[in-house]
Amino acid sequence: MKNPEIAKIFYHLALFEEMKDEFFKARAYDKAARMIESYGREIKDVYEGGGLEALQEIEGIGKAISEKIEEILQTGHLRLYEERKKEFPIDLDGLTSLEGVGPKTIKTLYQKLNVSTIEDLEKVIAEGKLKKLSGFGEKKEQQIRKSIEFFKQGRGRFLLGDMLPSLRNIESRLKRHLVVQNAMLCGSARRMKETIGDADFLVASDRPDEVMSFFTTLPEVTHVYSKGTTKSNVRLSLGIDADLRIVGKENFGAAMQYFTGNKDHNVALRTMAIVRGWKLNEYGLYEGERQIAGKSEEEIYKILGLDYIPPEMRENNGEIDLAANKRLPKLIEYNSLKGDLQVQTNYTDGLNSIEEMVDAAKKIGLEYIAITDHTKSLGVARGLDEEGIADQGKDIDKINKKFEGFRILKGAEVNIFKDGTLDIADKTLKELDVVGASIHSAFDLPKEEQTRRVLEAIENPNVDVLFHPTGRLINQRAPYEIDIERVIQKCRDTETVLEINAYPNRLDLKDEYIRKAVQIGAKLCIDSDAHSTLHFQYLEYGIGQARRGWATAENVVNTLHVDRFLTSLKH
Ligand code: DGT
Ligand code: CA
Ligand code: CA
Ligand code: ZN
Repeated sequence: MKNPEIAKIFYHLALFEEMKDEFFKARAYDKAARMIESYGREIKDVYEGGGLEALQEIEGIGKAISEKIEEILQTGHLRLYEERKKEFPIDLDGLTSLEGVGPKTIKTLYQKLNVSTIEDLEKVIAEGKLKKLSGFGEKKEQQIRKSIEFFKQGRGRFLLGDMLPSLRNIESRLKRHLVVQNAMLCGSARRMKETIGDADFLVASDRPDEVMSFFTTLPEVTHVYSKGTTKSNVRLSLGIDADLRIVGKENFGAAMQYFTGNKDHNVALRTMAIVRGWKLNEYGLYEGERQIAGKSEEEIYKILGLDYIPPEMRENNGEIDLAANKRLPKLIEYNSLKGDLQVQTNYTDGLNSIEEMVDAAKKIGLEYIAITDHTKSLGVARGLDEEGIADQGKDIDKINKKFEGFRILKGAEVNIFKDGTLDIADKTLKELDVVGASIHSAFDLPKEEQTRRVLEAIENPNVDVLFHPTGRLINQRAPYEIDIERVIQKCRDTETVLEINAYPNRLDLKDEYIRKAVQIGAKLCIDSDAHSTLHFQYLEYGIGQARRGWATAENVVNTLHVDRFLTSLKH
């Protein structure tokens, strides 16, 4: 069993204990779940290498939990968990995915109204029963109604970051197959779209039968919808569907172009071909019967008179005109970041120490990180107060001496109160290298008020960066009502940096707002929002999003070396 599956059992146990009012146990299970979920190695390997003792060396895992892990690994399930599921037959995966529905709500809904699924919940709302419950009322009902709506909209689309590692793994196994000449993951995943509907694999081979058999019997395949000679469609254990198309080597470039899309971009290209008296399809560009391009993607663009358009830009949003006029922007490149400006540690709700975060950041090639733990008004994260920040600063001074060629910057993720003031005194903020300001409360203010709140915070000369500017959680929570254009404008005017938060369920700013920022010359940064050493990998999704927003390296301040970066911040 893999870490995410083990972690899920403990997350659910935590919820069950919460329902039984066993808060201490609930917290212990929750912590264990978080550790397991983001642990750098497979827990299974740890156990097989060193048994219970090795498990207990992991933070957050004591005797009782290690024994439960042992039982899971040896038998494939946990008796306690099975018992609890019988005791509380509730669709936890579904209900917990609703924003504003936490353990306490689930408990009340189940005990008072016998709600165990999202459908049940919709029913009690329709019958007017929910708002009559004590502690609920119109407002809460409205919020839950909105969450359900939002959940339904997102159904069927998967977060890129949840899917991409496994899909790339399949892509590389296809590539290595003996009769495969080339393989590529195309579609929205190649365009680095924040969510993807399905995965589109493309293979070049002159022995398609063998490739088809290999693909449809991959261990990840849980269902085969259709299996043809050049086309198959399957369901993967990740929950997502995957297409495979097989073409000849001489068609691979045309097929790549076609299956990368998007559809509107393709239609526009095909129209250009028709205007020239040609035909463009997934096999090539043809003049009559003669193929004039098709082996590579580049030659298709070239013969159509276009500069090569990076996949992230292919949305038919004006990129074709730019390419025709040789005016495409030079997009920021992957691996070009030198720093990360939002990193949490075990001083608050991060899982790792400052040193561990530095080691991980160095490994992926960064030269600096800003430690931006939460501040005091964020109770759930045990946020730091002024004194805590000062103490952490002293620790950072010491730790900085241990690392050569790497710089730990002092920072904070401060909360913006409703009136636009911050929860940390300016005197303290002035001493920090990087101050990020965030909204973590009162998400439902009216638009004008929410906008003024953020503008006020941006005006503060100590606020360097506006973190996750719209507050959305993809498939989970809509952005708060805010006049984002005014916010971007104000950031430009005050030289405040707008964050592109790379966390897979945030990707906030999103692509169209990044374009706005780029257009008017506002500064951007790309942050992982890491809460564990594994999260630095997310930076890639942030860069993908920046490229989708047409950003160049010059637009992104953390492509600069540390000294130039620091002088680029507002003073
Ligand atoms: P998704 O899966 O919803 O996230 O989005 P895509 O872009 O991956 O779309 P998908 O999987 O339906 O199709 C993959 C690509 O195939 C798409 O980006 C462009 C191409 N394609 C699909 N349908 C058509 C079509 O009717 N005409 C043209 N020209 N291309 C199409
Ligand atoms: Ca797709
Ligand atoms: Ca598809
Ligand atoms: Zn935050």
